Amino acid sequence: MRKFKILAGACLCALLLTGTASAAFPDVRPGTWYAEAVTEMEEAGILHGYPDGTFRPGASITAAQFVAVTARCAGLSPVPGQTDHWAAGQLQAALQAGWYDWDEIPPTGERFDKPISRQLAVKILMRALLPEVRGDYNTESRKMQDFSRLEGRYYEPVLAAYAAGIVKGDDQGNFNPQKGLTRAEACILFQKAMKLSGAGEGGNTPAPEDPRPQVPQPSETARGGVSENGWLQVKGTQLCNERGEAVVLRGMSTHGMQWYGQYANSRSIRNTADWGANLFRVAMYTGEGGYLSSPDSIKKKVMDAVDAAITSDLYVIIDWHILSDGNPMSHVEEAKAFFSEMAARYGDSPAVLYEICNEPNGNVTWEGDVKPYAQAVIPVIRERAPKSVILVGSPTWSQDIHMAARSPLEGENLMYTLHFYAGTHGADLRRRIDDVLAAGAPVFVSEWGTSRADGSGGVFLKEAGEWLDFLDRRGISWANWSLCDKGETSAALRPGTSPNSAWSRENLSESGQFVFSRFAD
Ligand code: DCB
Repeated sequence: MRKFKILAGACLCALLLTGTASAAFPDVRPGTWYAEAVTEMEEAGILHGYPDGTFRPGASITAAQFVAVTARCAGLSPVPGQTDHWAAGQLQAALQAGWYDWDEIPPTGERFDKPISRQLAVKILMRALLPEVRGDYNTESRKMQDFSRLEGRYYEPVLAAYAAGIVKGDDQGNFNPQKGLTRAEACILFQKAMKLSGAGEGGNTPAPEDPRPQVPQPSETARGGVSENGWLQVKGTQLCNERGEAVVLRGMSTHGMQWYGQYANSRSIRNTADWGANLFRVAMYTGEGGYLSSPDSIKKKVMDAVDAAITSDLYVIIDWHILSDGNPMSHVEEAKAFFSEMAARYGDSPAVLYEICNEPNGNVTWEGDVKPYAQAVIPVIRERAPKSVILVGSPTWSQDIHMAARSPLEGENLMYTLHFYAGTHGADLRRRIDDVLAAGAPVFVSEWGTSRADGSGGVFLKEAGEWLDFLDRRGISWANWSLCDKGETSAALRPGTSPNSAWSRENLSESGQFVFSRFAD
């Protein structure tokens, strides 16, 4: 982010140095409210017109145009895209930088040339150029007559943009979150954000990373395996051992059992325990050729892995790993049958935790899909595993824990999973954890990676370190993605590592060395 700022600053200098040559576009009349901004941005090489020489100030700006211009403002270089659209590279880079989520502008391109909504445009702009700016909920939301029409995932950036004076409402005080914006309006936004980000050096004090007073944090946490800690229980927001002492679990998640099941054998699990882990997560993909395609063989692999983890004195998570099947409701009956069987088998084992939906994503909501799913599956588990810990995901790949906290589930020993990738997610998501803990909802990081959210890029060890320190201070447990030797940066093992012998440091990837060193830290 610091790099962006410097580049944005450099662009701003270029803007200021280029003076006041007349507007290059015949359809941008001097003296209009946007003429100066268009000229500045055009001369800085940030904004282009159409091949016919026009600028079309009154036309709606498309998603591709908006992201491409923002990328130029922020100095973000394109990476290979998935389509041959002119802006595919910038859009891919922006997606990977975490400026927006996959469902908002799918990389497959169907929305690239559609008008971008004002709420999404503001989110992208704020994340790209002014990521540290915040707006106070009460003060800023009052400025918007139509605040109730703003979708929850846009609260933070839109409130920040109001606070920074980047957006103002229309004559009626409406923000019109779902409406498009014209190219002229967009130009004003770019100009304002660039000025603030260039001049913002040292001006905006970043929000403190230390826990707020009301965020519960344990003074001491117990380590060790199942034999030392026994049955887990959730007290307040804290995971505790059988004696009621705060406990922290740390370990590895497998990759997909259908692809890298060999690293969920007893030797690999024992290796992981020998390096200091007290947790193992068995990621059973449901789609992607996983459980739903071959239930019997995959289930057997899962049970073998769970048994091996128990033998190694590890706590173990059975993860119903939904991913391409984004709505957990689409296979709720299969999930009930599966968990009923697992609970019957493991219900009297203190080692086993049940994670009922890895990462809901796409067009799903907490209230309409994930919560009802949890309300259907949890009782089935409870019949046979009355006191086991159950982990529940949330929309946006288990990032929307605030939605769950606002409308929590009834019942004991339930925790909400938060997933992060150090190259994509940062202070914003950490702040969300604090808000959720302060609201009294327990959080478990059942999956995180040192890479970007697509499993590769980086490795982002500095960012990962900030994350783990943050989790340590709050006594939050975690499992790292993933124990495999795939050629992606999140993989903990070097390619070709044998699942059947002990692992030295040389067998671990850059990510693996970092993660394994933090198990017993
Ligand atoms: C999660 C998934 C996990 C996925 C990792 C990394 O997805 F739970 O299954 O793992 O995070 O993306 C990746 C593997 C790849 C594999 C791919 C498809 O590392 O080797 O090819 O799954 O099976 C996330 C998490 C966050 C976000 C998006 C995804 N996000 N996602 O914030 O945008 O779309 O997979």
